[in-house]
Amino acid sequence: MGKALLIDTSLLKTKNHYPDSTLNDSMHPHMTKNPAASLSITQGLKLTWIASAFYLKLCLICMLSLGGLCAKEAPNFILVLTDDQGWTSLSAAMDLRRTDSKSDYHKTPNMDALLERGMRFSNGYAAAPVCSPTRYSIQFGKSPARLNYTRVLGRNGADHNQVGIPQVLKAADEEYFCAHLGKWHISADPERYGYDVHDGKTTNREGGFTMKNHIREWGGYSEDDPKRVFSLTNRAIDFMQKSLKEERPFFIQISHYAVHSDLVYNEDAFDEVGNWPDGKVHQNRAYAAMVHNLDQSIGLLLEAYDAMDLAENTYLIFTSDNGGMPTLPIQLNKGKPYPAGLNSPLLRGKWDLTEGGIRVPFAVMGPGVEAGSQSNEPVISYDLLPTLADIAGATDALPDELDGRSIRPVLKNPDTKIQRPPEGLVFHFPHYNVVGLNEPHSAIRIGDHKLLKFTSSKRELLFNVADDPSESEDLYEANTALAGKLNTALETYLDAVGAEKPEDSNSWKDWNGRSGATKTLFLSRYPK
Ligand SMILES: [Ca+2]
Repeated sequence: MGKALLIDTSLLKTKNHYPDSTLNDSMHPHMTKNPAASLSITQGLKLTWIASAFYLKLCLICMLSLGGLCAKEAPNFILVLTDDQGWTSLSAAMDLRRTDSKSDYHKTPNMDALLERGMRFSNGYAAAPVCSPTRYSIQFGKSPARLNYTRVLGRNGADHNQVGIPQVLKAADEEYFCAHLGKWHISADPERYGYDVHDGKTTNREGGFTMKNHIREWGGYSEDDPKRVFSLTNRAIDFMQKSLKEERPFFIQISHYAVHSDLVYNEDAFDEVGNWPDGKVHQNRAYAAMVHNLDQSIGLLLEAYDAMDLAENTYLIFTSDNGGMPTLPIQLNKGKPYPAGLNSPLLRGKWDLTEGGIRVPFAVMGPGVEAGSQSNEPVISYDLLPTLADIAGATDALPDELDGRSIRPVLKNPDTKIQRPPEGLVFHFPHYNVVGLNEPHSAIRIGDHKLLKFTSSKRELLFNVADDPSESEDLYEANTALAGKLNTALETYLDAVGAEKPEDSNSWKDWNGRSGATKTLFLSRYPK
């Protein structure tokens, strides 16, 4: 905003701009000589006319700017990235066709409003079922398998010599002012990727994650600025105001520490939630209070968005880095089935490539995005880099070997199909993890179908996740040809990008499984 309000100085320098002008350089109004001494009456009138014409032209530029029609104006972007926020954690449905795609306990009026003001994506995905790999994916537009980074703990095989979102935007317009506030969780400094303002190499700890006291972590406690939700938002608003004041387009990623453990909330939220009736799926008061505080911070952001009159030229994107916690507190269940997890109707949650681990809230509001609209087209974290580049006119600066595709055409028409490479969306988790499925697994989604493949168990499951997001019915036996096609696409992709193999994996910290021998208990859901 505001860039088009700059005076076009070429108007002042172009003496032939007005054909009948007899002005020469000595009469230029910005000359330091004393021009008035040599002005005739006629020349004075012409100067007045030029000044009037210039004023009218300036007004026209201002009007075009205010109408959002000025092609020169670079768009702003706000990316709100939440942590561990499940698909059903809002009080608004993520899929308007399903009443069970929302919380039966939480109240999130501001996040609901965000959805209502733009387009919600019922099939929005995180690139990984855990924090850090998704954050790499967002910055670089590539899948965790390609980036060789699929875990949070343990060895990090990522090549940090990548091109990030700010660099791409600045290639199109060097005036872009870029900030990253909150959780970073990438093992390289944000400045390296073009962030002008940032919090450094933050992880979970800076947001209040202790992991030392199980009761405190999962039982919850109060703080005035829980999970830094309010200070993060206030700092983000300050940054946006500074950008406007300096007449620079901006990109800001507000990376919330909420709603990752520890469960932290303020007293007011905890008191308020105490009056809400328990749901059948969601009942955890501390967690609901934390979600409520996050929602209040989103409300502050939306208020600022309106107060700063950003709607004409600013896209606000909202998503989560992975699915929600499957249970509270954490369980070491090795994939053992449990009834109705916290992401129900989705199966399981964080750490797993079932829909509960990767399907997440995903919404975009901004100029040209129809309010209250919904797209059912699958979109994913690593689409954001090419999307922002597309909107900002920066596609020439995109790096090679991107997995993401621009979702800009979908923002114009929610029924648009994104042209993806044959492999569709690939997810890869080649690790043993006792709090999750505890067996290396990968998944691929092409069209409506998803293949979920378990390496040690030598078992593949096929689901129509468009119609059956609960993954309740394994369609493999009745559709072996389709399953074979998906398997080939999956293996071709993993080979092509040199993905980590389970037998080479360092596994999940020290909770090692025995490669090829440790098998998930999950498959008891799907007896042959
Ligand atoms: Ca996370």
